[in-house]
Amino acid sequence: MVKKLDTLQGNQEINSLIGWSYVEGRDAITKSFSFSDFNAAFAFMTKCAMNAERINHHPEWFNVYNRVEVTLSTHEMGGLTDLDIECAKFMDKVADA
Ligand code: HBI
Repeated sequence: MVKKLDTLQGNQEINSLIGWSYVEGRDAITKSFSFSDFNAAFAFMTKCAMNAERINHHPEWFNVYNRVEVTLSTHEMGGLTDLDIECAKFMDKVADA
């Protein structure tokens, strides 16, 4: 079951994540990832894409060269859920490796 996070829970989760912040005017979180080159950025996106399919939770993202800007939100729940946080944590782990 997907759990929608209230403001307090959302804030606590965001504070425990590094580099993630709320999108202005939207119940969504965002982070900009930078890599050494396009290959590294695309490898990151490939890993995240496979995980997204596995958990049926897909990022909104934009890539140019070594940069990937990610936005996470759960449209069908109208806000932030534990799935967004799970996705964010996975991305942080994969980006670090
Ligand atoms: N991914 N991040 C995210 N948020 C959603 O609301 C979402 C998704 N992937 C699939 C999905 N919803 C679908 O269930 C439908 O929108 C078809």
